[in-house]
Amino acid sequence: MAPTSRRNFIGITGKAGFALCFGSSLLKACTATSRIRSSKFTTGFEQKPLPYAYNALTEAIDAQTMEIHYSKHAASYASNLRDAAGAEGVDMSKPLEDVLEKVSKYSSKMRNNAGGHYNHELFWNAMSPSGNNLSGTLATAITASFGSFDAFKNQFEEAAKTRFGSGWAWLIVNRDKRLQITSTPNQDNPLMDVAELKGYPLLGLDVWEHAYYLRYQNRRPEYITNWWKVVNWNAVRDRYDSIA
Ligand code: MN3
Repeated sequence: MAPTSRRNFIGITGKAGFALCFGSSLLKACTATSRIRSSKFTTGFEQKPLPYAYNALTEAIDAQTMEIHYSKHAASYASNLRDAAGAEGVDMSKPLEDVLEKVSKYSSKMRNNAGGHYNHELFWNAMSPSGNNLSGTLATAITASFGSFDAFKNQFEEAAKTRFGSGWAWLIVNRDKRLQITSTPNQDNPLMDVAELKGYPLLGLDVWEHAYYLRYQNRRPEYITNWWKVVNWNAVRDRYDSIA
């Protein structure tokens, strides 16, 4: 195992996993047990309808940006994903997560568009017109992991602001239910076998310029600050609770 992938692997499985998987002969079994899956949420290969109107999130995102983002950018990822899946023999009746977990075996067209489609489906559902407050199990876990909700927000904002070029900031949960913040370039995500830090994405923020440029131009930090107003914490918590 290369040093990088070994580090990632340990990051997911934690101490117990490390002990269990130390022998390389057990690698195959360990890889299987390191999958992080939700019992409730899986992603298909078609775009789902946007769960609100284009002008519903104007506290943070203007209607024109939403319309172009959903109906042009995200629609293209979904369409190009189906092209790639057809060409590369992917069974589209199975969850897209199956592809993401071994995306290194596919083309770069697959990697970019499988990620692009998954990330946007998650993004739309993690927002709601009025937003709502974090509560329940995830609130407790965030405080335990980061010290406070504000400390979590600061760390997440830092990941979003410092992602160079195009990419995403993430709140992820590991297989041992440990929360972490990370970011990925382009349309990569933490489910991918190529990700630096792997985990199940609970919340993702799109920091591509297409997500904010019409209203915010170069002011990515202002976009990030306003985005908190429309985060649908109930949906984020549901994802957390769905991890087996
Ligand atoms: Mn986008």
